[in-house]
Amino acid sequence: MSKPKILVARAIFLDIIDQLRTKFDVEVNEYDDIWTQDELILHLQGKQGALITSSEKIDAKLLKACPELRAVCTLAVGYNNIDVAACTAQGVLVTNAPNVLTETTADLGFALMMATARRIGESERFLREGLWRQWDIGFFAGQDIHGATLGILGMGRIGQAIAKRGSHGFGMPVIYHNRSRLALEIEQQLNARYVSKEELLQQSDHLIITVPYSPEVHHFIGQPELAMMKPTATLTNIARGGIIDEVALVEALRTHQIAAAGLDVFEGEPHIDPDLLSVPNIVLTPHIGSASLKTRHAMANLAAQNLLAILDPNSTPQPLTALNVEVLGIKRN
Ligand code: 8YV
Repeated sequence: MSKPKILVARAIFLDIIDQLRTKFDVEVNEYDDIWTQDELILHLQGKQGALITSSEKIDAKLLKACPELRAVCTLAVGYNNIDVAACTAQGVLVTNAPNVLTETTADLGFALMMATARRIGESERFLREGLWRQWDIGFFAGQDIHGATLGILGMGRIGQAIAKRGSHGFGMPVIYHNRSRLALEIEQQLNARYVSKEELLQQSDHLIITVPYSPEVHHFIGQPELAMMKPTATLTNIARGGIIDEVALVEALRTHQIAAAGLDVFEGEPHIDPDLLSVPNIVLTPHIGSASLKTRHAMANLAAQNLLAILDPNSTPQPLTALNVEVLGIKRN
């Protein structure tokens, strides 16, 4: 019996590719080219499985053009690039990669928030440019982290891991807003208090966004929301671009309506709005939330294990982290 055919859409770790090759006929995007949608469709022809990242868009058009596809396994936790409903309709199982990146992404979120509050990017640029001549009382004075109120928008796994750092490590009172309130026991463990969106904006000293992207949260933070924040507040986004209205943010930073911002994600990334580059009170990183070698390996490995569980005829067809497990009960025609 011939092996199932899969596509690994971006270059990943060789040991994982080797493991996949023991069970599958594998095509890898070895040169890590950024494919157009048509090229992706072309490479997916005849494939039953795809190991993808957030860069690949899986939509109804692609699914129609790839009728043999049965499994789409992303190594990311976010899956706003995948039309899961369309996949379910076509009987394609979708998996993502939760858990494995929670702590690493929370680390980056906290680091970015601290860099933003303590003006690390700005002061490093100043030093590198040879501008440091003398000390003065307000020299790169920023905002304290310890004891300040930590606001979290989106209290999923990553939000909770950030709350733990803030509350237990830095003595921060934590407030949060989420679609649903956490169980009382978890709130107590995290010392976190549920508040309305308005209260979150008004009371946070450092507001961090970890909510998953969906059309409902597009520009969830715009001019009216920024106007509600404290002039000393910072705003950090490690979730997805598009949640903050970047035009309104630039204006709020220029007019010191808020103190500073830290962005790891951008609307239209990797293209960055040049206006964002022109404001000094912002720290910008190129979507590196999960970027530790150990975690990136764990993410790719989880996607691979999902593919093996779904497509290896000798394994139980029970993916580890499926988003549409109901597909298992649907027969593909
Ligand atoms: C990834 C992420 O680096 O997992 C996610 O949702 O945003 C990041 O961890 C990236 O999206 C992988 O393609």
